Amino acid sequence: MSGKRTFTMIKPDAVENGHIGAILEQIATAGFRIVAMKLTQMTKNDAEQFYAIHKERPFFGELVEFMTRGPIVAAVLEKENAVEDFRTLIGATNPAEAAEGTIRKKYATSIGENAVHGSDSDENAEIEAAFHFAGREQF
Ligand code: RTP
Ligand code: MG
Repeated sequence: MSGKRTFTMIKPDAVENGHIGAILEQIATAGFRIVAMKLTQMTKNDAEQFYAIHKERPFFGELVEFMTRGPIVAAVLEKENAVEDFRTLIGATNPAEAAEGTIRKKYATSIGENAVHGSDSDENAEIEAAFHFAGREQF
């Protein structure tokens, strides 16, 4: 049985480039309901914790630097099969490999600065949502 919720961030590059509205529109049109949302900025410590799974990867420092350089939109989204369907909607990590029409194909600028985050499992969706939102902020 697949889960109903996923966690997303509109990353600093897409916020800087003025794509918040277009990305939220595409998310809503795809059938996701927003059950939590805010504009926020991660500290270095936040980003190191959030991406702890990548801490041995060569791009870790760059990733933390990028994710903390400006505000992000953090949100929890609800839909049947949310995790998998949202990853399909955003497309491959590298925008050069992302399918036509996906959010990363349209708005990402590079493999590192790729416009949006999407949780990769139901378990991580719950952990990531709880990282950014109190229970009473999720509807
Ligand atoms: P995300 O977690 O942000 O939804 O992205 P993802 O699952 O598609 O990719 P993941 O492997 O989890 O990587 C997390 C983020 O790290 C940055 N990255 N940079 N320079 C590089 O080679 C590289 N590889 C990954 C990206 O911002 C990626 O989304
Ligand atoms: Mg990931």
